[in-house]
Amino acid sequence: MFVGDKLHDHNALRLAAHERRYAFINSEVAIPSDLITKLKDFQIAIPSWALGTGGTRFGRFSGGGEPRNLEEKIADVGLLHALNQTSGAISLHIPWDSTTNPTAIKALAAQHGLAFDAVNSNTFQDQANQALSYKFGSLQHVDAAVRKQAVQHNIEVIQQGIDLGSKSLTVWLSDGSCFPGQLNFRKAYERTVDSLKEIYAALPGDWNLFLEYKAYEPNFYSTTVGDWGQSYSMVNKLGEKAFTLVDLGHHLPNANIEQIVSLLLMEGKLGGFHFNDSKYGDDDLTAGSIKPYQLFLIFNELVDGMDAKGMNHAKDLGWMIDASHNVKDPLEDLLQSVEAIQMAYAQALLVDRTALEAARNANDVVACQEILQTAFRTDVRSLVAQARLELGGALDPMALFRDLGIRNQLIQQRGAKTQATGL
Ligand code: RM4
Ligand code: MN
Ligand code: MN
Repeated sequence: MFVGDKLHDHNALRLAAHERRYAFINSEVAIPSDLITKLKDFQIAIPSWALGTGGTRFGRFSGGGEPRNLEEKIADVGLLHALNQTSGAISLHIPWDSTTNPTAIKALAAQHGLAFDAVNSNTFQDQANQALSYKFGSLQHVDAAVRKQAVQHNIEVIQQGIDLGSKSLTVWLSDGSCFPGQLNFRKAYERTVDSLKEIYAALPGDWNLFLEYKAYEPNFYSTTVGDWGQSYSMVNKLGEKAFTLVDLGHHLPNANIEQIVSLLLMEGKLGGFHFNDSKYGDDDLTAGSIKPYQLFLIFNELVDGMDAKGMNHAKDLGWMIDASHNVKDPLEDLLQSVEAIQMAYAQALLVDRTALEAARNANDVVACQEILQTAFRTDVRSLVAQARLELGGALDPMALFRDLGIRNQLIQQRGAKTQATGL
């Protein structure tokens, strides 16, 4: 689409006001000299399944102009990236995004400046052409033939990922049980590990496997990879290319996610993130829309833990959004999420870590809180905008998206009644 033509005028109109705000924060706050570079390096992958309107089990209210195929999904992420220059990768879900022409798909993505992030397998749904059912689980299944089918699917996903230049496989399992007594926990765990070992053996040398956990849903009594402890113990059994993936919505209420993140990082087993926000369960709402302070505290631990290990913030973990949009325009929602993530990251980079450590060592609890909240309460929007500007993005991506009437153009091109593949 035609972002390029209008981007220049859009930025020109806003430049003076931006420069005022940027000068102000630089005069008020000690900004680390590499902060803008770090923000510019930080790319957040967009999930292919979040480009259409999501639904609940009660219904789905499509907004129109949704991508009808993988090519249009890539075009949508390309559009986001043209606006914010921070969404430079797409994560595919197989079989929803299977392609018979990976070369063409790879070339199309490259035209939009996009790379392929982790590929995701799906053994939580039955497909039309599938021999055996996952109703009672996949990698944990009591029937070896079902386990084999699920392992084969994951290997097929790796193959498709190799063709596209992806470097990681994310496994999320809905396996578990709905009623007490239904499952032998120990055997389900062991069968799952055995199946995962077969998948792990098929990983190319430069690939990683991310094992995502989730407390409940669709199983409501037990989930076999239900929390970070279960995932962590499994990835430890697999090997050094296996890591735990944290999806923010996959915890029981009030879990201290920042502490989980800190310890997984310390153990060298944190692989990546699925960002979203929630009030109750796996609500998949816009990142930072409900608990922005929690998002900041998580980034505070990420920055601290990555620095302690000399890790590259941008490249050494997988950064991804995993969200679903029931009432918002999916593209607008994703723009909001990306910006919220960048703001939390920028705020975490502003934390005075020397002072924080000194306050901790003096047991000065009040000072500890002041130091964190000083960073959190800093309006970092002009820092994030400056990074975008230097990358060639829009000063206000949302305003440009609306001014260009992008959704209407998409509806005209694709129709008002399209429905993207996904949940
Ligand atoms: C799950 C989980 C996975 C995603 C699916 C669609 O709840 O978050 O990451 O692949 O949803
Ligand atoms: Mn997820
Ligand atoms: Mn989820």
